[in-house]
Amino acid sequence: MWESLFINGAVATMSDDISGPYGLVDDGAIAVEDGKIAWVGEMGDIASEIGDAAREVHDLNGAVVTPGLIDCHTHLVYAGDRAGEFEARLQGTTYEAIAAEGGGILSTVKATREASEDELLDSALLRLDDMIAEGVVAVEIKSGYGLDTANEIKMLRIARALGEERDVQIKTTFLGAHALPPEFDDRDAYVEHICSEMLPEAHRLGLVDAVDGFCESVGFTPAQIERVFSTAHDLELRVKLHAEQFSNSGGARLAARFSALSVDHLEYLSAEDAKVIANASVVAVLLPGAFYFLQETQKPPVSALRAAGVSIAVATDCNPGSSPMTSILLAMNMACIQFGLTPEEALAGATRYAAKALGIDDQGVIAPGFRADFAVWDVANPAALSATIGQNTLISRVYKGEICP
Ligand code: DI6
Ligand code: FE
Repeated sequence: MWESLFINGAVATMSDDISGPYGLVDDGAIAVEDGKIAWVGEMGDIASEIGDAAREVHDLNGAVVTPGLIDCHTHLVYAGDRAGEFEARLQGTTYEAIAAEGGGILSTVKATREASEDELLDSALLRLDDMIAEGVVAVEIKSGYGLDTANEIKMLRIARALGEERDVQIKTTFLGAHALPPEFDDRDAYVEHICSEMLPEAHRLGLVDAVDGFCESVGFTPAQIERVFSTAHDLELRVKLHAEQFSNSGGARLAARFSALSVDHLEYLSAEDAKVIANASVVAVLLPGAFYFLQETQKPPVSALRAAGVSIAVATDCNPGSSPMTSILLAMNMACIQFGLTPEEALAGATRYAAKALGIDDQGVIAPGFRADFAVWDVANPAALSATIGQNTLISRVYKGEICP
């Protein structure tokens, strides 16, 4: 007898083991034991009478079930807002020009340093709750608005605390190499400080699951990022990278050399580099919210990524400057409309490939042995999740086998 059984669902498993679109089990059921999926299959294949099969039975009444959604790239913890910058950009100023004048990321750094831990936690919880309300079960959260040891640690602690406050899995990413803090006028010297002090200390405290960098003309060069990646490698931490967003600077190739979990943005990735990241099994994370909000025109090379066999993920990039968005469903819609993903690719991008981009091996697919984290939707077809704007059709979110508010 199983602990619980969810019956009468159209189960989009997203698993390779089940052929056909979405790995769909049309008239399906999911059995749960110890917070994990014990069995998934067709209603007709349940061996005994339903009442005898499990201690608790939940009727899904024909609803669509997907793996719980995963937002694999966010800057969820920050203070302040950048509405003034938004107004300036609408008048013709560029994101890069604002950054060069000491605004942009640095204005968020100032506000984040000044904010108390309670303020940061409360504002991040509002954004996290938006995500959870859309069936999200795992969120990656980057530091990068502290830019000194104490404030980077403060951000990472709050990220971890969010996982205690809510039923959601949090993965933390150290992003010290996000911008040059005002105390430094030399980028190499700051990178040295990251490698000798900031990253080792944050890691020593157990606060770092992965290491990221902003490889861009307004950020850091590939040589500087390589220095950070070498330190991460010495600490046995996986890396990921903001790469080729505004130009092709060779960040993706560098990340591939370090067996990165993911490279993110990729508007300027070349077809050749798509093969390089495919060979290194690096996930391509597309961030259509930033593309939209910065009114970019160069699109990531989706056909080349597909042709090379790259796993494609989709995330919100939730941050105050370039993608002030908490909706993973909207990111999925935008990935279809702006970048030409199919709704099935968009859903895979917010489930199984988002898990891969975070090095998570037990979420993102509905299959035996995986965590019983799934989302139940009031839709007739899983494509509907990507086919609406601002409509939240979530009926319930199941986290470790429990129905959560
Ligand atoms: N991710 C980032 O880290 C930067 N852009 C992006 O897409 C900057 C975020 C910011 O402007 O605060
Ligand atoms: Fe980002």
